[in-house]
Amino acid sequence: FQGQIITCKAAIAWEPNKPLVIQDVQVAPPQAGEVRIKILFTALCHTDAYTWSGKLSFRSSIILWSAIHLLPLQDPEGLFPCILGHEAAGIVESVGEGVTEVQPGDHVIPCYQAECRECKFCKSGKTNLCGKVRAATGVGVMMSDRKSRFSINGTPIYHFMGTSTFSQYTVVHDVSVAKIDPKAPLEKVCLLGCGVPTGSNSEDCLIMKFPIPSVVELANGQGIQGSISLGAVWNTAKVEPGSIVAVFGLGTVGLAVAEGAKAAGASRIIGIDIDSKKFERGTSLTLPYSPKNFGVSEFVNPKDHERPIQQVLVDLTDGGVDFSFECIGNVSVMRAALECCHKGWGTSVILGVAASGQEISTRPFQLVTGRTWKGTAFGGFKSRSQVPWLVEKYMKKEIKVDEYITHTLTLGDINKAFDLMHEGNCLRCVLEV
Ligand code: NAD
Ligand code: AHE
Ligand code: ZN
Repeated sequence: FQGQIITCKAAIAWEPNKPLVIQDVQVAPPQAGEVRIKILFTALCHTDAYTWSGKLSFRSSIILWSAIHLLPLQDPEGLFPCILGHEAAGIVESVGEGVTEVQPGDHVIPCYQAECRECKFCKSGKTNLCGKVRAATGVGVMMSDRKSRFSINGTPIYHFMGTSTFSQYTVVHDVSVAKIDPKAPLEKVCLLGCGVPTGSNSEDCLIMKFPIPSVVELANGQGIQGSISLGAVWNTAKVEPGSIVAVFGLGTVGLAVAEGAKAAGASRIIGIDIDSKKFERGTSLTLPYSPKNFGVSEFVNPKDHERPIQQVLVDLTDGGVDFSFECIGNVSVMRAALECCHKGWGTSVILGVAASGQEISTRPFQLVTGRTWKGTAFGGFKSRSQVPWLVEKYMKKEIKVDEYITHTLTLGDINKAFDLMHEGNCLRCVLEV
C-alpha cells in the first residue's frame, strides 16, 4: 500500500456520547516526518471515555465556543467527528520522507506524548512533555499541513491525541513512535502506551535519572543498565522504604501506583475507592505474593465514613500520609488527597484528568505548612526512549501488564467495551483490531 490511500475499518466518534460507528475510513499515506501504522491491538483508557462524553466541539463555532463556559465538562481538545484511542501496539506499514528511526515491519507503540529530543522541553531534562507536535495533536490534525490523514468519502475525520488507535491503520508523527522488541506480545504491551506507565512511575514513585539514554544506546545495551540500573531506580525513588502511601481510585492507574509504591518499599499502601469490589483486586486478599497482588495493604471506602476522608486518613496514619496519588479525575478528591498528607513533608500527586473548566482549591495554609502539590503526565516517562525499556522490563517480568487486562474483545465490540469500563468491573479491555 506504500504511497497509496488505504481503506480500512475504524470506530468513528461522529458525535459526543453517541455510539461509535465501525465503518470504512480512508487513511492517506504518511507525509514527511510521519509514520503509517497497522494497529493490531488497542486498549481503552478512561481519557478516551472522557473526551467522547463531551457535548460541544471547541471549534464548532464562535458562538458555541463561548457556550463552553456553560458546559464545563467537555474536553476542549475533543473534536468531532474523530477517531479516539491512544493505548495500542502495531506494525509500521510505511513511512514518509525523512523518517529514519523506524521502517516498515518494525513493531511499535504509538505514544500520545511525543519525544523529539530537540525542543526546549525535551532538552531540559526536567520533563517528559514535548513541544514539537503538541499544537497539532491538541486540535486533531498533523503538524506539517494542519490537515487530517483520515477521511470518509471526502469528509475529514479528526485525529485524537496524535494517535487515533481505534482504527486498523493510523498516521502519527515520527516523534510519537516507540520502536519495541519484535518478540514482545503486542496484545499485552499495548498497555504500555498509557495507563500502566502513568501509574507505575508516578514521578515521585520511581524517578529516572537524566540524561535518558538514546535509542541507539539502548539498542547497544548501554544507558539504562549503565547509568540507571533497576536498583538505582528504586534507590532514587522518592517513595522511600517505609513510606505511607494513599492511592485514591483503584482502577488501572491507581493499581499501577500501588505496584510502584510496593516496589519502592512503602510500608502501608492505603487504597481509597467508593467501590469496595476494588479492594479485592488490589490486594488479592489471601495470596499476598500472587501475581494479582498490586500491593494495596488497607482499604478505605469514603462511603463508610461520615467524616471527610482526609480526616479519616489523618487519624489512621498518626498525622497523615507521606505520599498520596489522585487517580480518579475528581477535584474534590484532589483536595482530600492533598489534605490527607502529613504536615511538613507530605506530597500529593495528581494523575486523574478532571473535567475541563473544573478547578482545584485548598487553604493555602496547607502548602505553607509544608505539603507539596504536583501532577504528572504519562508517569514522567520520555516516551520514545523509555517505552522500549518498559517493554524490556515487562519481558523480564519486572513489571506487571497481563494482570491489568480483564477483558479482550474485537474492534467491532468497542461500544460494549466502553460499557464494561463504565460498569466498573473492568481494568483494561484489549481490542483485537
Ligand atoms: P478507572 O475508572 O479505571 O479508575 C477510577 C477509580 O476511581 C474507579 O475504581 C472508581 O470506582 C474510583 N472512584 C471514582 N470516584 C471516586 C471517588 N469519589 N472516591 C474514590 N474513588 C472513586 O480509571 P483509570 O483508567 O485508572 O484512570 C484514572 C484517571 O487517570 C482518569 O481520570 C484518567 O483519565 C486519568 N489518566 C491520566 C493519565 C495521565 O497521564 N495523567 C494517564 C492515564 C489516565
Ligand atoms: N485534553 C484534556 C487534557 C487531558 C490530559 O491531561 N491528558 C493527559 C494524558 S491522559 C492519558 O490518558 C496528559 O498527558 N496531558 C499532558 C498533555 O500534553 O496533554 C483537557 O482537559 O484539555
Ligand atoms: Zn490514557
